[in-house]
Amino acid sequence: MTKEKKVQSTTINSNCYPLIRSLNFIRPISQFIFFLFLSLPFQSLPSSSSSSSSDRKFKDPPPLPILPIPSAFQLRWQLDDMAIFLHFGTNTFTDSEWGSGRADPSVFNPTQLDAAQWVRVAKDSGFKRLVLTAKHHDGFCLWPTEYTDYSVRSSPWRNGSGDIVGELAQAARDAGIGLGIYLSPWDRHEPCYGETLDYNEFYIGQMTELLTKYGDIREVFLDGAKGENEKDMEYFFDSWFSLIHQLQPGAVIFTDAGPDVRWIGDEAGIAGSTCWSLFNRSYVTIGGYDTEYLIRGDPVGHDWVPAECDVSIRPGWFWHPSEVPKSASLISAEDIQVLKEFNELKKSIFSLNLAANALLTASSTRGRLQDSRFDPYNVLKEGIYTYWAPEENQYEWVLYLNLTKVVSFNVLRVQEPIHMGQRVMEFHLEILNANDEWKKVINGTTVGYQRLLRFPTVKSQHLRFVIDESRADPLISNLGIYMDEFSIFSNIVYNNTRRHTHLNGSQYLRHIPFNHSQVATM
Ligand code: FUL
Repeated sequence: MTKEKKVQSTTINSNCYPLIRSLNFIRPISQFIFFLFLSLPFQSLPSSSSSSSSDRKFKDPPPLPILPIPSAFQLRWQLDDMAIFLHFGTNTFTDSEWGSGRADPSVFNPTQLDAAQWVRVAKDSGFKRLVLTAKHHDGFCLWPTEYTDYSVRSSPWRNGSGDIVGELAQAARDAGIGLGIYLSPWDRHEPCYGETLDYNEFYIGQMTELLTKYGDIREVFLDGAKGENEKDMEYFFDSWFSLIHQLQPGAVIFTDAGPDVRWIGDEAGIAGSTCWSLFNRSYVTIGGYDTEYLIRGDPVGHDWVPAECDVSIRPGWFWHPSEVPKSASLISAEDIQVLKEFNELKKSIFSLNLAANALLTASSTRGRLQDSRFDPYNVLKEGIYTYWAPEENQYEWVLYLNLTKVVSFNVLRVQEPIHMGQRVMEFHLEILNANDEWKKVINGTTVGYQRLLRFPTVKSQHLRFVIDESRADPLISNLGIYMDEFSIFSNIVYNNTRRHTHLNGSQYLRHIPFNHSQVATM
């Protein structure tokens, strides 16, 4: 098979390499000096230390990262995997999605609010971060801001002395889970909305309160939504971004266009089948997005701006009494059940990597024998920091897996060590069928942090994972195959249009489990 290799300019990660190299030097040099010191009285120095022997002393360095690469905080955000998005406010009590901004603060009176329960539910369901609507479009603030009286301070809740952001921040800290805040730019209550300078000052004032009073903030979610025929105004995004990064250097900023994380372009939780974290921020204006560009990203983008998918487990984002009765003050039993089932479902599929005990070989491996850093077996280790690396200048990039027995599976999981840049452009998986022929099971384009592919169940003992095209020498940090007992559901998802699929964990589980006789014939 001929392969076209596309290699772009690369750079040395100046923070890491000199340190690793110097550490490698320390031991051999000190041994050498010690030896000389003892030997000098008895013998003269060898005329030169041969370069070939010194070559053998030192390890081959890792391959060059390929730009762009994520910042430390983008990496931390990515490794969180999933965040829970809490919508709470006057809308919860007035049965609205987009509150008018005219609801009386007296409607806001949760009687059994327990932020620790929110955190527990998030943690127990496998989420590593919570994002709270500190202010939604209606302008009501869940913390006692100094810049408006449209807040918890004017509500009967705790006689106006409560602070939901504060309670959640404390509970999140206690539980060791990350906190994000959503501060809607569009504000339907604030009288100065529409006065560009005044509102930008007001907004920055509120943002500063949120980013200075509540400890470590991991994500700032800036929602671009705005109704039609609303007052026009300019947001000073550059000032907002600079201030957010100054006050909370560890927070990633989400908007339609980054700077740190981009919206995927839908609210159905569905990413593009090609989805680059590479992106050109200058091609996109916030609010004037090109959905296709958000979905796919940009294989030649200069900025690292990964996509975040948001999806609700309910038809809308706020709780409504017509959906299921519940107390407005707590996460309802129904929602907890859905999250529990979602978590169980994930565990039932991903707790057993059917390739965990596979025998692995590769078309080539970087470095010398005995150097385990680039070994194919690294793909069976969890996490992105260990990886298989092929030798340079190869025309074939293949990982061979011998599962040692015939195994049925219908999910492939692949990860790239994205701290080294996103590389893979095209790949496919093959199995050796009963006639000893290699047959393609599935192919894909981008991998990035993590790619999950579902396909009709196949069975085989021998697999080969082939990278067909890559921006630079491909690096693979994780490879897994799994059995998803519920994959009949995938047909339902994919037959729907991508924008209107709203199925939650319970609906998923209620579908007829997968029939094992539906194994694809190869
Ligand atoms: C949208 C908003 O208009 C919705 O109400 C919700 O907050 C969602 C996450 O973002 O743009």
